[in-house]
Amino acid sequence: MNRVPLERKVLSENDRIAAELRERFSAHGILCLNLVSSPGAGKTSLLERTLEAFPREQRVAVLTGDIQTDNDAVRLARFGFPVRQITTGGTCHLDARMIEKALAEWRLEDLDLLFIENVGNLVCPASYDLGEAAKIVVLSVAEGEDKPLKYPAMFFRSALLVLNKIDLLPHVSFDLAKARQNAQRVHPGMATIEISCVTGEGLPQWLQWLEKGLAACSRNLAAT
Ligand SMILES: Nc1nc2c(ncn2[C@@H]2O[C@H](COP(=O)(O)OP(=O)(O)OP(=O)(O)O)[C@@H](O)[C@H]2O)c(=O)[nH]1
Ligand SMILES: [Mg+2]
Repeated sequence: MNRVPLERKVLSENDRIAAELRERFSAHGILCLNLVSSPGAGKTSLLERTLEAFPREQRVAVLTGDIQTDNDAVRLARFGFPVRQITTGGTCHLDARMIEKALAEWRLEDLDLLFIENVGNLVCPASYDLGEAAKIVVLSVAEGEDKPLKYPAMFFRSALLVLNKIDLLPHVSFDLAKARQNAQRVHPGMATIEISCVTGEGLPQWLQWLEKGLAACSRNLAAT
């Protein structure tokens, strides 16, 4: 079998498992969010600030993907919520089967919110549906405002752009208006939030966005 049909087969198997996961999340009223970015844009930092802001009783859990280490799970576990590391052993993205396996020992009825931190990579994770309600792409101001144009699939498939590290703006040549414009070119109407995980600027808007998502999710559950 040559490469293209094999890739198609892998992706359609992934889509089948992702659809089952989406059904299960929806049946339990779970908002599942898939955080994607290039390495180091600040996915784990955003999750740290988010978990830190949550009350103890928040029904939230995190699956975090990494090629090699469990560093991110260690960073996130200290907030006391369930966290599990998925180590891909070289694979540059998470796939739906990995999520299904990682969730096997968790009771979904205990959760309202599930974060998935994908492997740092702006290419491959765009092709793998994990059953999430939305992908959230984190772009830091140290990476260049052209990234939405260079990696359009990721920005097109993400519901929200989080522009992180805005505390660094005085030190880098990053055109914020241009970055927003580039994101709108590949994804018209894309929502954008500007934040700094260091100073906390913009975090209230991010938490509000989450609140709205959680409220919509529980309305959907009530309507079924
Ligand atoms: N100045 C500044 N640094 C930040 C900010 N957010 C994250 N960092 C730093 O950026 C580096 C990478 O952050 P991480 O949160 O580990 O990034 P990540 O996207 O999870 O990285 P991978 O999991 O390796 O893909 C760390 O040194 C953070 O302290 C920010 O808002 N401002
Ligand atoms: Mg990380």
